[in-house]
Amino acid sequence: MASPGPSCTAPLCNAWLPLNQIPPSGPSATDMAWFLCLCVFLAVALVLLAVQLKLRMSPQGPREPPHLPALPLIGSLLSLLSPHPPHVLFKGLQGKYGQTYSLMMGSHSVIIVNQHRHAKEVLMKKGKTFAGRPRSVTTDVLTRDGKDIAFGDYSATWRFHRKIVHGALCMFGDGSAPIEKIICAEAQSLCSILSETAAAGLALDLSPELTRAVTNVICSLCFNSSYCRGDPEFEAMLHYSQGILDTVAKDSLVDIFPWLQIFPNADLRLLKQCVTIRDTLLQKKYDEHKADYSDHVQRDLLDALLRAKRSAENNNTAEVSAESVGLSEDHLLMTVGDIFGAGVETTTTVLKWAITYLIHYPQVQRRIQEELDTKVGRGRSPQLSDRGSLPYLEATIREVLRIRPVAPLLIPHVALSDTSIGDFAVRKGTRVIINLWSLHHDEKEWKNPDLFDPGRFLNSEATGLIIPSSSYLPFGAGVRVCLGEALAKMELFLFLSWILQRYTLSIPPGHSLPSLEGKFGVVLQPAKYKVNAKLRPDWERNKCQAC
Ligand code: STR
Repeated sequence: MASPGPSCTAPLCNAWLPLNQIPPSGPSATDMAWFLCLCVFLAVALVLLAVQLKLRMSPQGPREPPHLPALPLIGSLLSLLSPHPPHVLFKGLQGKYGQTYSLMMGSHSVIIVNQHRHAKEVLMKKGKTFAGRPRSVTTDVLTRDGKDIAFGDYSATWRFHRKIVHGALCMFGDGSAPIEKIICAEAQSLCSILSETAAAGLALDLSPELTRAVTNVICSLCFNSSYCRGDPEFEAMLHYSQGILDTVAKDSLVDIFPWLQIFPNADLRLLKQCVTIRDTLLQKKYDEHKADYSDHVQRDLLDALLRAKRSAENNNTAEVSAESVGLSEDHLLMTVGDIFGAGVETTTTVLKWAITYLIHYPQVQRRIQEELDTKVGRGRSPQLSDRGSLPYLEATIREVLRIRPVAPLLIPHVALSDTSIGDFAVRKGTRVIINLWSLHHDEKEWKNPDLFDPGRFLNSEATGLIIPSSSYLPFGAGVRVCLGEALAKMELFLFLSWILQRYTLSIPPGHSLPSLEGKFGVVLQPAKYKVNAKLRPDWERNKCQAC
């Protein structure tokens, strides 16, 4: 800034003097310049003030997102009555309310985000501000009042648990030999079951077989154990897990109106029964691990959690105890229960969707098989190092994750302070639902979004992979991004490549094609159906030693 100089204060003051007091000598050129500057400055300040006042005084206050009609007590429930599942309904409501809008679920204000820019602002740019989770009756039953990672609120304890799990999963990280061996052993056992049923000319519901294969992988990581076919504990797990999926975190009426708990409620009763069975199983694993725990070997995730608990207990002071940093037995059980539940249900669901689509699109199946024949051959089984040379298979996995995201509404987030999404004001405590379904089916981002087309994830020469739109977040993003992304990708690749190298999957003659609709819950599950797994021609003659 130029220094005012000795004559400067006089003209400045002159500007404020009544005209008749202006010295008779008349204003100099500098005086005039200063006067003009001041006028411009004042005009700009006035305009800014007016704009601000207009904003403040507008009847709605700061701009809130467009909202659905709401009545006292029931909120927007009447506008949400629909034959469609919530993710489809929320996508449809964009036509009337825009891509980001709000509604009332009972007494809770909920913002629905249907576009990727706002989704990324919530998950990434303002990830910590939106890292909260709502409490609900069903998730409180499942997680002992939020003492887990997926449904637990954002806190120091939450961060600590996530860090331990992250560390433990990294032990078995991408490209790691031990995990590859575990997955291949399960793929091998899955393929033998397919061979047996194929030889007997039978059709098979693949669901329990895929679940057992995936369960055994996560079981090895969490508990260093696995299940044989027909193991009663595994059958019990299949049953309770389905019961939990059918009843938890679906924004069911009891979650919207918690006072409904006082009435008999079949869903809540089923959830409590299933959680009791799960807890008995988790407690058994925990007690076994505690009994033969050693500081010198870390066999699995439960050992990693026990080690953290022991070290907190050894450093126990009046203020810092294992309990106070969130390493109580409840926290440990809930965290390992989460990873186990998530590890099973997510990957199994994607595998089931992949097979459903491969049956609907036999030409995609054929192209993957051709790729496998040329790049891997039949003398050996596929391995993780083949991932780079099988782009069409990888593209197919990406397309399955796009067209049928495992969790179409992710898990709701909560604003931990007053904030904003785009130009919309968001008050502390508002729930935010990211509609991944809308992001993955956005017509402005994807050509023919309802068409299953793995080719969209390939470059123009079909030699390499691309992500053609930013509107793609199958594993979520930001502080709460899926912890098992790398593991899931390894499993999907190995299980699918092993199966398709050997078998062609189809529907038994006379059966209709499986539904592509899915059953909505915290996870979008495909319907049950039977599959014919036919050994590919020449497979027996050429089959590899390892099989
Ligand atoms: C499946 C059933 C079960 O036994 C335990 C859990 C707890 C963790 C849940 C899991 C569920 C379903 C999939 C979830 C996962 C946490 C993260 C994952 C919701 C209910 C997803 O976000 C898809």
